Parts: sequence; structure tokens; C-alpha cells
Amino acid sequence: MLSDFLLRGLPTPVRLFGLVGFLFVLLVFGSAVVSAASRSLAPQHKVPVSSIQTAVGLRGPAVQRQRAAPQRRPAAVDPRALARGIHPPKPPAAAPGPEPVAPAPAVRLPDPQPETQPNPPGSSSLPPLTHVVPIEPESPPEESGPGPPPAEEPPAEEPPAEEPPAEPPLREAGFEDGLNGWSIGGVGEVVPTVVTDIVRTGSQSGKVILTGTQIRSELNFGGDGTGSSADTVEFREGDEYWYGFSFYIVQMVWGHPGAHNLVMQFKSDGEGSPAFGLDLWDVGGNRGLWSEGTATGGQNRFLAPLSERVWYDVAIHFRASTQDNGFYEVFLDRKLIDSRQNTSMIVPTDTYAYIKDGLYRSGQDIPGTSEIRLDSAKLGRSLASVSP
Ligand SMILES: [Ca+2]
Repeated sequence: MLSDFLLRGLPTPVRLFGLVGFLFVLLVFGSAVVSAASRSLAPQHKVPVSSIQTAVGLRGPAVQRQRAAPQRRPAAVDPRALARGIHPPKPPAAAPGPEPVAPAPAVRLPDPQPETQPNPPGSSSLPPLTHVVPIEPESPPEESGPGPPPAEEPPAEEPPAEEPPAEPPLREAGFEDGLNGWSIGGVGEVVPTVVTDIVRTGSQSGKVILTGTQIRSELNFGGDGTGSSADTVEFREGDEYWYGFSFYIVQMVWGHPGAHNLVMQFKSDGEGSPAFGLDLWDVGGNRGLWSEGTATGGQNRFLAPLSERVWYDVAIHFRASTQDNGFYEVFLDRKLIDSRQNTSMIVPTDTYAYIKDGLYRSGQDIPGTSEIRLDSAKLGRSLASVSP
């Protein structure tokens, strides 16, 4: 042996001491080598104790966080561990094994995802209920499905189907300024008068009365209240308008076909019967408003029953023509009661039409006293603009 060889020549006590020293050095060196070796291998295998505990379910993020949710089951049954198939070391208690674990996991499974937890700052008791991360506004895409529906705006639409304030009429004759707005040229035996007893609008209306065998008491629409026809409104080929007026029957000798009893007519500039007129007739049990004239197709048409002592609002929408390029629509109290297309509101041999209101009758055939009121005559572009 090397030590024997080196110490051979020395005295015994010294040899003994040297031997011991050699053994000591050998021991120290050996332990140093071992420790160095283990240190070089250790890093890969080092497993922190805490992670082991976590894996086993003794501690870990879930446990630490769950301090806020005391109602949770004790950490011993940490679902996370269960989810990973790692069962906690069962306490020696005689508990019937895995059974108690079963109920917990189903609902809690989502918890294990640690990402869910960190967000809600002050909602320590709420998290258990949130199944999915209820986080932040960053995820606006689909999270807020119910919130932003822009469908909210439409409700603003209300049904004020009624037209807004009607545009003013183009012309008006309502007896508030005497007979202004009318012409009395060719009105017949009796000039209508302005009264205040029965009115449709304002405080005055026109009184029309025929007695005996009197035939005519009419006003032409458009004028200054005199006999001048300078301002009479004329409708020529293609002109389209609305004309409205109101009438009230005080008493009436009702006419019949063959005995004119017109309350309004589209008179043409030439002689002869109007192309279109509205009669107050009582025929075959139909007492009321009738239409007659070539524009109607040549037939007398019963349009609506009428009563005495009631105001009626008439509106006529028309396009004037001498060549059947016109039409008319008659409304009574805003209800359509007659209409005809492709017709002539001007007598074909004439050049224009104008409007007359009042009474024109066959006095010899239907004598007696007939009395009405007229009011609120208007010319315009819409039903609303010519309504009272
Ligand atoms: Ca009036």
C-alpha cells in the first residue's frame, strides 16, 4: 500500500499520526467529490415541495383563494386535484372512501381554471356562480348579445297617420268677409246672403233660399263678391285640384232625375248642362246625394243618403279634361263615395270649367221652399287642405 511505502522509514508514533492524517484527508476529499457530483445532477430533478403539495391537493392556488368562499367544501376534496385524477391522501378516518367526493365535482369543475378567479375584485362570494369568465369589456364581440340591440330606436315611430298641418288652400271662400271669394255674376233670381245663424267654420256662412218656382241662387267660385267674373277660377285641360265645401240642409224640396236640384256643378264656359253635378234627389227611396252629367258616364248615381239639419263636408279631387283624360273622386265627410277615370270634366265642345255652389233647380217641376247653408269653400292640392 502507498501509505506503508511512504511511511516505512519513520518511527512508529509518527507513522501512526501520518496514517490517521491520510485517512482524514481521504475522507474529506471523498465527501467533496460526492457532493459536487450530486449538485451537478440535481437541477433537473429538483421538485419544490410546494408543487408536490399542490398536486396532492394539500395546498395551492385554489385553496388559497377559496378562503373567500368558505361555503366551499374543505380543501381536502379540492376538485382540481380530482379533475386531474389525483386523489388526496385520504384521512385515516373511516369515511366511506370516494363517495363523499362525488357530489362536489360536477358543478365546480370550471373552478380549476385559475384564470377565471383573478378578475372580480370585490366579488368574493360571486365567483362560484359564474360558469364562464364574465370578464371585462374587452370582449365586446359576442359577450353582450342582449345589450346593444339597436332595435330600440324604431319604437320612436308613432302612428300619427294623420297628415301634418295641412298646407293652406290656394283659394278660400268661407263668408267671413262677406261674399268675397265668390262672384255673383249670373247667380239667378236670388243673391245668396251672409248669415251667422248656422255656420261650419268661422262665424258666418252663406244662406241660399229658393221659394215658389224660383230656379237659381248660386255663387261662382273665385271673385270679389261682385258680378265680375274676372277672378272666377277656371279649370282647363290637365288641371288637377281638390275642391271642398260644406253644406247644411235647412229644408228641401227634393228633386229627381229630370228635375235638376244641383247643390254644386262643374259648369263649362259654353251653354248647356254641366259635365258634372251633385244633386239633392229623392228617388226610389234613395234620398240624398246624387251625381249626374256626362262625366259620370251619363248615369245618375246615388252616392250617399243625407239628412236635413246636418253639416256635410264634400271634397272633389279631379283633373279637368275635354278628351276623357280626366278623372274625379268624390268624398263625403272624407269618405270616398264616387269616382270615375278617363272622363271629361269639361264639356268636350267647351274650353274650360268653373264651379258653382248654391241651388239650381227645375222650379216648375219641384216648386216650394228649399233652403241651405254653404260654408268653407276651398281649392287646394290635398284633401286636408280643402277640409274645414
Ligand atoms: Ca264661414
